Amino acid sequence: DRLPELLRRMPKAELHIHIEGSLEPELMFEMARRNDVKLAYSSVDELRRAYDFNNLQSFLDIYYAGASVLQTEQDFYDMCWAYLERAHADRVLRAEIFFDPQTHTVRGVPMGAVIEGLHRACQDAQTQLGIDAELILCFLRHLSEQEALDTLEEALPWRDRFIGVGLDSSEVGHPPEKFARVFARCGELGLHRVAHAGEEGPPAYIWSALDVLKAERIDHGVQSSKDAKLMQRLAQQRTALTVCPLSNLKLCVFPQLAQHNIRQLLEAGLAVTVNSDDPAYFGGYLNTNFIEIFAATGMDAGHAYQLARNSFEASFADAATRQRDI
Ligand code: ES4
Ligand code: ZN
Repeated sequence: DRLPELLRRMPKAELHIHIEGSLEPELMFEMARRNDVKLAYSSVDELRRAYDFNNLQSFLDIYYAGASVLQTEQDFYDMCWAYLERAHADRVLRAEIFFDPQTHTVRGVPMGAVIEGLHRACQDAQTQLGIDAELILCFLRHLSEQEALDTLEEALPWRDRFIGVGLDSSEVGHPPEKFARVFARCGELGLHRVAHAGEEGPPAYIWSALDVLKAERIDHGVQSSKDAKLMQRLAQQRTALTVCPLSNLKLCVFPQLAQHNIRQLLEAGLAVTVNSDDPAYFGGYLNTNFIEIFAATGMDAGHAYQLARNSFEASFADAATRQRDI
């Protein structure tokens, strides 16, 4: 069977990757040592054994604890560079990378250290790997809208270092409309807008991400299959869903990969893409996500071509770059 080889070698864009979720335990321990930060686990193996989640919140608790080792601009550079080298090996030509500034600024890390470290890695990826990498600033939805507005203000000196904004963290109980004003402001600033919706939350959150936040893509969006009207709209508008199969498996959104609805969504005409979300925590980078979801759902080379094409069409790269990559 040559399908895994096709999946590995086909060019692709990654549109849903949290850079803090790419921090591998080995690098986390190295940063803890050099920054003199205490971790709750005494070894890489013990930490990896704690990566056993039942839902989104059980993951987020460990993910935010892990991010506490990130302190200096060099730490952000090293983490992002490690991801970009790994993405290059998976034939990623374009990466739109989420980062969570509030996770760091609350600990006293300067906004400039976060953004300049990540940005420098993206620049080096362009010159040394030929990857086109851009940043998307995410607001934490378990915090207030005022805190999101303050974070946006604090990031504006680096406005040209990120292409858009997103919304992530604990979904249920924090609907998109909580962030209506900050997303409107981002629209005025010419920033692209995306939002996590319908990962664990209801289809209503996808409707409000589209109608209130004006989200151009929906991150996850797998709960849209519960709402036929919403499916029709997503298909008709070709609003991309950035689906993350191994994430959904590890966070128990689906009990098994064979039960994942990605194939149904794709065959219903939705602009589905495959992504890795938090690859250091969920057991695989982009190609592993492709290979495992194809094996579990019986998708074929035709599906592969469509998913790769969708990833470039849904990206925020300029039209010429998208055309070249397709
Ligand atoms: C996340 Cl899987 C997921 N969902 C929501 N927010 C997140 N932040 C990092 N990973
Ligand atoms: Zn995510």
